Amino acid sequence: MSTLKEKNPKDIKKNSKENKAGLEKLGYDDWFETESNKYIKDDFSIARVVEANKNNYKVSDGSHDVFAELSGKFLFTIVDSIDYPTVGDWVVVQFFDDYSMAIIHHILTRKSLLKRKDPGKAVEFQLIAANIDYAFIMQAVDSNFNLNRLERYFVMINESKIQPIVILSKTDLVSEDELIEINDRIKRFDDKYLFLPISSITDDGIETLKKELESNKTYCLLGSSGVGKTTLLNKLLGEHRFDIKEVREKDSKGKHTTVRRQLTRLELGSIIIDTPGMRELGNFAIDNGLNETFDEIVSFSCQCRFKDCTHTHEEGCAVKEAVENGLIDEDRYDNFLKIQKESEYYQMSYLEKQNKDKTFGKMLKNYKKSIRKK
Ligand SMILES: Nc1nc2c(ncn2[C@@H]2O[C@H](COP(=O)(O)OP(=O)(O)OP(=O)(O)O)[C@@H](O)[C@H]2O)c(=O)[nH]1
Ligand SMILES: [Mg+2]
Ligand SMILES: [Zn+2]
Repeated sequence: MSTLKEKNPKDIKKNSKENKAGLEKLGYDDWFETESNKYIKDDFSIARVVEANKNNYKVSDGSHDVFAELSGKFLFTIVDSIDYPTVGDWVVVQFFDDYSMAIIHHILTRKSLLKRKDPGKAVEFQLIAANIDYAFIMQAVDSNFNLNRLERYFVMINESKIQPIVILSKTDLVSEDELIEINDRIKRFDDKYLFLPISSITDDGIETLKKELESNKTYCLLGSSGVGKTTLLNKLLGEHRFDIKEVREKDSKGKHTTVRRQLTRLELGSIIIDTPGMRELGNFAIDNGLNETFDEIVSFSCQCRFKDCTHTHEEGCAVKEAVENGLIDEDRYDNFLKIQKESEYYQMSYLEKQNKDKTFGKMLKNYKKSIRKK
């Protein structure tokens, strides 16, 4: 591919602020407008990342969907996985050759960022999506419904200060009685969480869900493979735009049909990000998310005798006492400890790795200095 320098300046498109209406359709607002003023030059435009692949991106200004790469200068400033753009990001770009390609120069400050522990690597964040207003956690009621996993999602989403909404899909596959039983089990959660039962086959609950959707807000679909995320998106689009596949018969698991995270605008005015099914939901550095998800546990912990109480073996632990007296749900308590312990473990490994990287950086600097002296 040719480099920036070889481009004729005349090819560079003028500032896309002329196209503000197009950007607003993708969720652009005054807040991002103020952010963008820090960067804007004549030939810089604003666009949203609508697709994130391994080595490139697709960005959109509301009128053109264009493949994009990172500028060399941008690449040079990256130190961590969270510095890369992700789907949903607002970016400062230059369009070239009649919108046939774009170069990304900056990411505008994110309003929110959804991330988890990278399942492939030891300790690194994997970005799921940025600038999300609401996260739809989808669980299929016939085979995928699991309260502990739901709490894990809440922790991740609350950490990012995003509003979670639970979608219980495939209600056509269970009986009335089973639905009532599920309804009883979700009483374990605070009333502030919204649960929407739906079926994409019978359309049960679809109208109610549509009424929840706000214009120009961004929603992210999350959940295991095969629960019906893409099917719901197609339903909301009113057409079969994205691929879906049957789940495996023996265990109802999906086949990881959606392979990239992509952003789509609905006629209804909302913006939806579909994501590939997630197997692992590890996280670290999740103080706020944990406290908000398990707020009843946190409120009892203020009365523990020791300030650094781990709520496991200490004398005078108010949390354990509340569990024994039935004031805290035992399953929630167990899940809280498990997620907290796991997060602390990853956090320690993460800090260790950062320290190692720093030491290595210093070594390299000293080595370069010594070479120069010679
Ligand atoms: N019975 C029933 N089947 C459904 C429903 N929604 C989706 N399905 C089926 O479930 C299967 C998986 O649906 P997808 O939409 O591909 O699932 P997904 O969550 O996008 O999966 P990944 O892309 O792999 O993460 C397909 O065969 C759908 O037809 C539903 O409400 N009821
Ligand atoms: Mg899918
Ligand atoms: Zn305690």
